Amino acid sequence: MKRILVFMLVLMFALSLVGCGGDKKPAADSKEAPKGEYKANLKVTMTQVVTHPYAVGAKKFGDLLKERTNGRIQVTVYTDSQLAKGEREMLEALQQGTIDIYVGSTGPVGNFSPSMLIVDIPFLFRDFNHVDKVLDGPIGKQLLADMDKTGLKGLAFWENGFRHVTNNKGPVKVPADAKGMKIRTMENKAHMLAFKTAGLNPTPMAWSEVYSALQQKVIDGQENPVAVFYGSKMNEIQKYFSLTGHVYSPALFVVSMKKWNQIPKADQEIIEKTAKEVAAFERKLNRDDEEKKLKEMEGKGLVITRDVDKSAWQKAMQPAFDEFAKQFGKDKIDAIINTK
Ligand code: EAX
Repeated sequence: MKRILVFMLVLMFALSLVGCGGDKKPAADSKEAPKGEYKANLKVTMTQVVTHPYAVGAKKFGDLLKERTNGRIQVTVYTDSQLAKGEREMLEALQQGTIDIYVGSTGPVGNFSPSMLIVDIPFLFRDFNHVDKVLDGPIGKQLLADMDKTGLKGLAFWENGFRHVTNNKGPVKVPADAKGMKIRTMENKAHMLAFKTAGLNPTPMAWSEVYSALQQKVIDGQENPVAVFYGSKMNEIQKYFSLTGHVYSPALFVVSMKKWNQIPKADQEIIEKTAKEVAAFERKLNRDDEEKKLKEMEGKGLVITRDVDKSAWQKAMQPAFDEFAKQFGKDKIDAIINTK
């Protein structure tokens, strides 16, 4: 009995050695990573909920990456500000290397990489087609490259969306309807200046604090794209939604430079290609669902103001636009406006 057992153990050991296969190359479809190959589980952070296009996109990114690296590189998505309270804090964590990937707006990015602030100028982008042409063209490429110096590797523009003003006081068509209104903005200098110039009272705050600030009436309103408002069920505490579309808010897929530098070149290429591919998927998802989400919330009592006087908003923000032209260079702004 004992001898048989010893024999079986020796046999199992021998078989396991054969299984390891030394320097043998694995078959292309092998699910096992050979020894010495790069393996990682990348932590993705975001402020948004699991049904938001950011999260659906990040999940798809993870699935594709796992498939394309035979399971060597996996992704865990932490939604709902689980890893940090706001987007600025998330980007700081990427710089320190404690979080690997950020999917979030460009809102706070201008505080790290100043050239990025230009995309947050109100009424700069005409429509989604214009957005895609600029962000996927040479201007977008340069803005991503500029981030390299800041410890943040910007790989692709995803989408947050056109932002709209919401509040609890009344319908807003023109800036005068929102005069003096305490409105939460992102920690973004272009947004804050534009709202201040238009006569509102912008109050920057981390996203995860906005819901309770609205509930406690510390602020009167906020501004965000449809998907963010819908995902956070803000229609339960905000009554008026104005389709101001005052600014387009790009999103970014960013990798911590500390992490990026540890990743072998071939895997960097897979990651970059996949992040760019999912960008198109995520943008489409965001755009396709907007009207449906609005209708659903309208059915539950949200008052949507569709006939916003956009030219009145533009006019009220004019002094801010003059300031932006000085700050960024009129030629740079014109290059975006003139992109066809
Ligand atoms: O990126 O903070 C914000 O208002 C952002 O739009 C939101 O977190 C999505």
